[in-house]
Amino acid sequence: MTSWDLFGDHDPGQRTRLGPQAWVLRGFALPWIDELLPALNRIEAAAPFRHMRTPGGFMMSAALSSCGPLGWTSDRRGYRYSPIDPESGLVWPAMPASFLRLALEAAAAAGFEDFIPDACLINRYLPGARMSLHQDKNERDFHAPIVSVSLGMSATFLFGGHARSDKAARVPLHHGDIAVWGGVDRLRYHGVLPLGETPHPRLGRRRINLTFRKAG
Ligand code: MD6
Ligand code: FE
Repeated sequence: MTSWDLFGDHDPGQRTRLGPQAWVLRGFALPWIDELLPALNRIEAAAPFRHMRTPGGFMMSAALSSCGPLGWTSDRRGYRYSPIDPESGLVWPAMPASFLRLALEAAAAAGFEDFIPDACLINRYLPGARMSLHQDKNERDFHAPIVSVSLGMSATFLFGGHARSDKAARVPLHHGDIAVWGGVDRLRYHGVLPLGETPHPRLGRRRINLTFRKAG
């Protein structure tokens, strides 16, 4: 347990501090929604959501797609980034300009200048889907932050420490919130509790999470 858990500033409509270099920017993506959703639909048509299998053989409950120069894939051989979508044999859909600009602005607002993501993973959570505690460590360098945009149904984000067993803070993430973590917080364990049932007025019974990284 760090002091941030005890007296982080929880200021709705503003930002929640999760660590020395980790923030939730409340509602940061809301002004962008009308650009993001049509772009998301185009990506989904070109690279449909699919459930990937972990190297351990388990099916992931969140369904995945990607856009940008690199996409994330997982199979029995392990996790990795690839320029090719293994389902289609084609390159991943291009990263929409609105996605890139939003990621840059969110990173800068959290203190990370010059963030140039080359991968955007897109996860779709339906009720009951979850993400167990993990570190994002398939990227080549850990200098760049992770920028994570929440759309649709609300979820409870778990933000832990540098060991899997460290107690994780429970952070509600709502439509339009952006979590950014980097620097000394870049390798902290994180996850998402099983999604509830309350539909979102605009996106229905799903939560979409965009995570931007510099992977290559
Ligand atoms: C979230 N997602 O959905 C957090 N990490 O709010 C992740 O941490 C994540 O969705 C790696 C791959 C996909 C993800
Ligand atoms: Fe992650």
